[in-house]
Amino acid sequence: MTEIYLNGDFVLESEAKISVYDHGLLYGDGVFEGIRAYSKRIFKLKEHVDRLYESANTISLNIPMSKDEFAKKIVETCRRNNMVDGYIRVVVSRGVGDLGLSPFRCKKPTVIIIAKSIKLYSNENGLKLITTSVRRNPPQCLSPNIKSLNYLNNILGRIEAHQRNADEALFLDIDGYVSEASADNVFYVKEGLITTPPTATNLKGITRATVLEIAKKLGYDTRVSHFILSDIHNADEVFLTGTAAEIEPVVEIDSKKIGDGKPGKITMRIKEEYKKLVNSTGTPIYD
Ligand code: PXG
Repeated sequence: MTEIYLNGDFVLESEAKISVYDHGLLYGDGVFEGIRAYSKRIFKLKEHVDRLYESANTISLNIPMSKDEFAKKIVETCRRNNMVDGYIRVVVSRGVGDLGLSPFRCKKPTVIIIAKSIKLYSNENGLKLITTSVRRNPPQCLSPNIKSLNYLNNILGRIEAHQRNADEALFLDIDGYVSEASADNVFYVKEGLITTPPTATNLKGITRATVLEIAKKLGYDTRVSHFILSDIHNADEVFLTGTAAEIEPVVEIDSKKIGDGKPGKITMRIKEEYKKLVNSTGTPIYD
């Protein structure tokens, strides 16, 4: 039976309930992380905890534990659920308040850690993307670096992708530069050069940073630079990166074939190296 960490206690899944007055629910006022465990190890735990605290700090939400304690609670939640390969969802909301918007009525953040086993799967055929008409939230309105409980911007893009028979939505930023997908960062390859946009208008993806390191280690040229839709339409290869998706090849964007319409060679080489890394590094769940 799955045990959930909820506000200091471990409770059974069926008992893990929060108030209808929680501002995470009423206003999307809170932050989260999605983390993966592979082969009894939690991948990039420190990086995820650091980002959680950065997201929380950006919205002036004080998490009532040290980073170290939080990391230990995540490990304990995995251990209690006998995790080998799994998905960990961490949520910290503003907590229980009243029906008013004011976050100052919320006395204590709600802290949730869910650790679920997952079957590993991989899509070997590649994804079809459309450019969504919804622009990525600009940093002038809300920093896309906050992994917040309000994903409506991303969800609207995902709905449009579904309506247009695509797997994922590609977002442009407010200036028309390519930003990211609904839950993944984006990369393209042209004549051996691997490019991804800077992170002012998208999430500072942990997989993105890992892929930049892997690419350099493999000897590929990498570049962090703004680019526009025609660059990616004419790329040799395109791929998405994210904790859930890992490295996902893209074979079509806006009905245009990318390269030869098959997952790219460089993409697959990086994917292979990523697999090796996730299965050989990370914080051990068991002693
Ligand atoms: N952009 C956005 C908007 C994201 O939400 C990424 C990029 C990739 O970041 P990481 O650090 O994961 O490489 C994300 C990550 C889920 C889920 O359950 C979503 C994410 C991560 C894990 C699970 O949909 N988003």
